[in-house]
Amino acid sequence: MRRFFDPRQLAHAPLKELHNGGFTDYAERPVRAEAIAETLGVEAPVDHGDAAIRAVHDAGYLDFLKHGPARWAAAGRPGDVIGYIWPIVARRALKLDRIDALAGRYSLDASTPLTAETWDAAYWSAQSVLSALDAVHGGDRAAFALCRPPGHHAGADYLGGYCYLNTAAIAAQAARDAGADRVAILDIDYHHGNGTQDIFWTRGDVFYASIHADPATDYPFFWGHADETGEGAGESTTLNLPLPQGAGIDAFRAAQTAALDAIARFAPDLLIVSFGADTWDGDPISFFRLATADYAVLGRDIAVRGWPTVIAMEGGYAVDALGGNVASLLSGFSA
Ligand code: OKP
Ligand code: ZN
Repeated sequence: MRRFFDPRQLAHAPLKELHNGGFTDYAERPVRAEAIAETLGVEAPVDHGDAAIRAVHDAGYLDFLKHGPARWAAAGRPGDVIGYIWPIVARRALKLDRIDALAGRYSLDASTPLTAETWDAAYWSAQSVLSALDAVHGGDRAAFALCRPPGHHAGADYLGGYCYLNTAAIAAQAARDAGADRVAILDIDYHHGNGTQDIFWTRGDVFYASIHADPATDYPFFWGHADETGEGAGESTTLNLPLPQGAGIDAFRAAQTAALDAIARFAPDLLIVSFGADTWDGDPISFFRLATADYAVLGRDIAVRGWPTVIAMEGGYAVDALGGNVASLLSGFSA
């Protein structure tokens, strides 16, 4: 399986995040990607430009990602851009001037700093997933994109959860624009992919299925509940399968089988897997109990369905185990 990654994805390196009332070291570190790249071996993505990014994300938001850090610095602020006021009541079309207002308008949380290096890293993360899509369009049955920063918490016009550009959504939309009639996204990161769900919430052409920690106990809390099924043309093309903390491979595999069965009924032309290795037993910020060998089983269960598949990296914070966990998932495709 071909594996795509660009070293420019490493430049994004926020120092701290707001966590449990104080600032702690940022969990989504460059060394995560270095560990995976070293284990797997990777090739450089092709530059597709920004059309596929603009097809998913709001123009004002992209402008904020590119120029927000310079405006923050010009306002005399130290460090990275972090929002502290959110328009949860009146999210209307105001012409916003202050960087503080923009930071709130275009963010979901205060644990996802925007740095001067973020845009370039996120841009190349998107190019990696677009290159993996090219490989599948070229006839490969599956391809892997080492996306970092990750994507599934980012919406059309907001960052959050360490995510800036929604790589799975960008690939899904690009596949649609290249002629696929129906695309399915299977999200098996520990956390619910609220951004991906939001982007395709009213769309009947993209199915979103996610297995994740119950939002009653885990981030992102407000989304990922089992009763969220989509609206309008997207009614019943969202499937959320929350699991309790402590879930192991038996519960996870059963949920994934249910998700794959639902995807099979949708009959997609292409599958995109948002893969987080933060379901691993020793992950520092997550509470499922999967073992390294379990990922090969999950990968095999996906592969046997036979859909052309693009795998996009999401979370996973136990750096020493990360390469092995990703390699295990991919091995399921060659078994
Ligand atoms: C990203 B991905 C405060 C808690 C916020 C955000 C978790 C984002 C996970 N630091 N944590 O889905 O792995
Ligand atoms: Zn996660």
